[in-house]
Amino acid sequence: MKKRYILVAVLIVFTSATFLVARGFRSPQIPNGTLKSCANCHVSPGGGGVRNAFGQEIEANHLSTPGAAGQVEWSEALAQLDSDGDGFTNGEELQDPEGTWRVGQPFPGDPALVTNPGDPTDFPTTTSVDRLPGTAAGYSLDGNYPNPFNPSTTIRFALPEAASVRLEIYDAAGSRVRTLVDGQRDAGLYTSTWNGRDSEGRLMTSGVYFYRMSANSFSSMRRMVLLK
Ligand SMILES: [Ca+2]
Ligand SMILES: [Ca+2]
Repeated sequence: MKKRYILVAVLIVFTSATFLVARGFRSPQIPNGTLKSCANCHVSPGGGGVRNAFGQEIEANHLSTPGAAGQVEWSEALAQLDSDGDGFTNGEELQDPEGTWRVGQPFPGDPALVTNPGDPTDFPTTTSVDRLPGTAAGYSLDGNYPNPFNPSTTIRFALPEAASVRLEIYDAAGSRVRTLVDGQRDAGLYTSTWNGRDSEGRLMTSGVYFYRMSANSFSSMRRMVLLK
């Protein structure tokens, strides 16, 4: 009798281990997938058990073959969905908004900005700010491009010296809807992209918006139009 129990116990351990190993190969099949690992697709961070909304979407529609052996097929279509309903697409959360990354390529974007596409409480709160080559002759806040825009637009600014910078978006009523930059930056030329969403991830409606930058004693505000 005892032997039989031991055999059953061994079998259970073996099959659970196989289960975890079988799914473990999937996290590198989505962009930056190894950062959140099993938690991208499972409610339990350790993996296994119940799948979250992103995991369910993959299991239903984005496997090379149904079942445990299926490989995840990351695609433009999967990148454009917002599986967990937090206002950011799977691609935006995984730093590949267009869904063009493929297995074997280096992970795209900035790993520090990756959020979980299956967890609605985890979404981007910071915006990427890119440093451009070249030096700044003076402070400036340039016209955004494109303008009018839908859904996103890029704002360029210049700092002739290191400064504490704030770049904020306001609606036509003067309410702040989003902070794009808030912190110390070195001298240089920068761009920051606004995705047309407020700090809660909600898409803004068509209309006039303002972006205001302050850096040390410099301050400037410009107008832009979101047109859907
Ligand atoms: Ca999302
Ligand atoms: Ca999320």
